[in-house]
Amino acid sequence: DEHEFDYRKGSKGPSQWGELKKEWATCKSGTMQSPIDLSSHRVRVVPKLGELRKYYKPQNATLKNRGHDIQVKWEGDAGSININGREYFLRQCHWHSPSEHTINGRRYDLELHMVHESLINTNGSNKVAVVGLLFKIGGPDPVLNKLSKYIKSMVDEEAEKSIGVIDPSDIKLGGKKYYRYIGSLTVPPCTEGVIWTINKKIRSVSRAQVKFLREAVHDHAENNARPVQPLNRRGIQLYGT
Ligand code: GRE
Ligand code: ZN
Repeated sequence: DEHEFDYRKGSKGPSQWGELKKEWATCKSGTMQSPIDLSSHRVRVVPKLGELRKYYKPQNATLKNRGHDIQVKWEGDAGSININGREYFLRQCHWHSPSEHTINGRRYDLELHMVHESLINTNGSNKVAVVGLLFKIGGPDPVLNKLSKYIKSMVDEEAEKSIGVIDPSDIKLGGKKYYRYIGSLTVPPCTEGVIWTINKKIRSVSRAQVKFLREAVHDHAENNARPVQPLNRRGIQLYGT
């Protein structure tokens, strides 16, 4: 089909991403790729990281079926987070199932990525900051509840739909503990220098919600999680114990 990459075992799958396009070579040659296993053996507690500072605000958004995932894209200023004194503005969020990051080898049922971008030009490095939230099957997630009627109406069509004002503060991170490491985009072009913040607290999502997210994307029941990548020389920091 027309999709440039997928998550299957075949010729467009994760092991081939780096070969599919010149611009995607980092997917294969990179040494700081995401996702990773957040192994407690590699975690160092770093109190001076401090709590994640969030300054989100409600803003108009559109829902977009990107084929490999469902994305909420904010149309204007939806606020920011502050990392190391730098502001990263919220651009979009999207879901992967099952989770891309694992914790001590355990894979969860869903992972939400909130993608933020700095306006400061630093030749790419540290321009993107992603906050990841892991979910396991349980009670329904309130934000997905609110989006369900739109997502269900988007099955297979790669269209954009206006969904009105979405308040990113409604996405409750739940708990102040988080993992921090430097990695990459988990989709081609797998660009490195991404600041990752993965919330330690696992949230819940209903089976039905994971199902409608999967059914809306082109592979249906197929997963959209990239396999974990080698940690190599990197460390993983943890705020809160
Ligand atoms: C994306 O799909 O757009 C994306 C990012 C950053 C990290 C992971 C990811 O922009 O899937
Ligand atoms: Zn993602």
